[in-house]
Amino acid sequence: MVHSRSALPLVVLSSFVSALWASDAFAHAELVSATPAAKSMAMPAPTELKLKFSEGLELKFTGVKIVGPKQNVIETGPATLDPNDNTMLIVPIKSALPDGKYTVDWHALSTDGHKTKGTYWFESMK
Ligand SMILES: [Cu+2]
Repeated sequence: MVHSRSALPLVVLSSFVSALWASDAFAHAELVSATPAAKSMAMPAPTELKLKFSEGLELKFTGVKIVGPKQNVIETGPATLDPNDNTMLIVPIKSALPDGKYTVDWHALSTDGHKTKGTYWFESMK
């Protein structure tokens, strides 16, 4: 019977690396879901956006830029966190959205100090 001496360290190393990867991924605020949902058609036009993240957020360094169908930046009110859920960002939209496609560029700082960002789109119809 042949006993391998090299197999064990390799297994230990790979589980260590995957544990590192997992803790890193969990520690970052990634977008979990949004209202209106990414790639969806919102009808009637939304008056606010809700973005649900995987981690608690630092409001001061978290926000969105909404770009409209004519590449215009949509005016938003001050973003807030849901008072009962610091992973939920709420962004009021100041005026009625014309029909069309909207891009949401978001950036977030999680409570552990990591920055993330991303983008998604939705369509709106009155
Ligand atoms: Cu993190």
